[in-house]
Amino acid sequence: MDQLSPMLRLPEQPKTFGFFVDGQWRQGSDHFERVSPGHGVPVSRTSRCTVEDLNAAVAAARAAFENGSWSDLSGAERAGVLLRVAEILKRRRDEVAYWETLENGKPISQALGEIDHCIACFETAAGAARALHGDSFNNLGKNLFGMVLREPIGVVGLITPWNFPFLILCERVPFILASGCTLVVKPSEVTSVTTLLLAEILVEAGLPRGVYNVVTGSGRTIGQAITEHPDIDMVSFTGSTAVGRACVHAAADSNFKKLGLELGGKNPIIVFADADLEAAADAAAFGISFNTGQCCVSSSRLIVEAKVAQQFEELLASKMKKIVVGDPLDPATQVGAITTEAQNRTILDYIEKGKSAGARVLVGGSKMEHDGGQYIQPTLFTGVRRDMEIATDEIFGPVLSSFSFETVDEAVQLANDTVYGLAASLWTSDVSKALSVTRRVRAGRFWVNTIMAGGPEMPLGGFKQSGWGREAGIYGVEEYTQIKSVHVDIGKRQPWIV
Ligand code: TXE
Repeated sequence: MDQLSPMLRLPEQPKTFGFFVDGQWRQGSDHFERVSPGHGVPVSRTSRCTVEDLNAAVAAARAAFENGSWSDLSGAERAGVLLRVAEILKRRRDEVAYWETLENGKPISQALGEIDHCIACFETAAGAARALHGDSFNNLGKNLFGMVLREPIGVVGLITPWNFPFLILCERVPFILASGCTLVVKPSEVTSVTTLLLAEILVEAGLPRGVYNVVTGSGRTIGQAITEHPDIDMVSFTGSTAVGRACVHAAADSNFKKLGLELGGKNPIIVFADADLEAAADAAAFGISFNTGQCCVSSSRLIVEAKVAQQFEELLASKMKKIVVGDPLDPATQVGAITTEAQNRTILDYIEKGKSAGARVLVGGSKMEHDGGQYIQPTLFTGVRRDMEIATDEIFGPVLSSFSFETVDEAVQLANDTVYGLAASLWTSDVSKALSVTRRVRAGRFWVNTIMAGGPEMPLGGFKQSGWGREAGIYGVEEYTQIKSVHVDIGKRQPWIV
């Protein structure tokens, strides 16, 4: 942290960034100005690109894909570039974390931890680039031999949100590059800087021109145009379920591009009476407060066994009261600012809806005034009915709703009582119960006696309306390939015409 201390200050004036197409920096004629949500002061200016800018980026990505400067390289050569990125990121770790904190409002200590995870993503993808392979079939009869080739899908459009701008980027970009694809990336218009910094890093690591392009702009113009673009082969989208649905329509109405979708969640944390309740309460407090609950895998529904429910809620409330909320640039801060004004309003509205529907606030329940930024106290609601909006909707904020259950069946039913299926956490000391509940709850990521654990080796993605496909690890690389079945006749042809 010593190295970082000169950076724990706000910039004197907002820094202007261009956008990146075909290995070159360009300037937009119009800009977005980003105000730090933790401090209320302008910190960055990024280009408001046009659809023409996007078309130029897609053309560059297509040309780079077709000329084979990246897609024809061996896995070992691609791995070399990805490992160099990891080394450069280690050097630029503090700077990237600083910009992430300024634009997003997350605590600097958390941002630094996320960059470490991003470094691991590049290292893992380097390994995956070398491990990627197809298959063969030697059981097709004496005269026929079968091979299954994995080929890169082509040009990928990547649309990312504002909650983890660099982490979500790095859970995808290295794996997409490992597959041999080229990219056009559109970050959220409020948190674009670190996606642009990655362009500088990739150039220094030796990525050929045109392989990684960044077009900054609004979702409605640039995002929508990516999903409709006839020359983009696949789109990976992370964001709201509503926009995910629009992506599906746009893909169907254009070129049937493949989609990877990581959408909303309303994730359960199930606590049985036989669990280590201290540890489970600590995890529940972390699970709803991490990244101010603006996290698709936040555990936002507490499902606790009735005989310990009151005791557990009291324990949890006492822990939540101690969470340090405040200036994201302060290394001691645990929970920072809410990233956008719109999200701040949405969360506060849900808190009011919960109160007026009759749920009771055990801790939190209001905004906090601090340094000109927007902050909300981690909040716990008890007495929540299953039909209340705070029970069903993804709030995307530090608001936890508590439910209780009597039987294992009831716990499973409550956990599955959502249109989403992104993640779940389960706490018990009974291994049989843990495994049987894990099998019955429909979620793409599962944590037993832990929460939000894991590394980039493990795939991520959702069941039900939480999305399609998987990112990260070898699964993430395979997602960006398509399969070709090759049949080779190794005998003499049986004539058809005699
Ligand atoms: O997301 P959007 P918003 C959820 C969360 C949050 C809600 C709204 O519940 O409260 O979504 O957030 C781009 N075509 N999540 O409005 O709009 C946009 O520019 C193509 C969960 O910010 O979905 C940005 O780059 N792209 C989520 C990205 O989509 C479009 C993370 C996400 O923004 C577009 C974020 C369009 N028509 C929000 N419109 C998660 N799964 O982690 C916008 N975009």
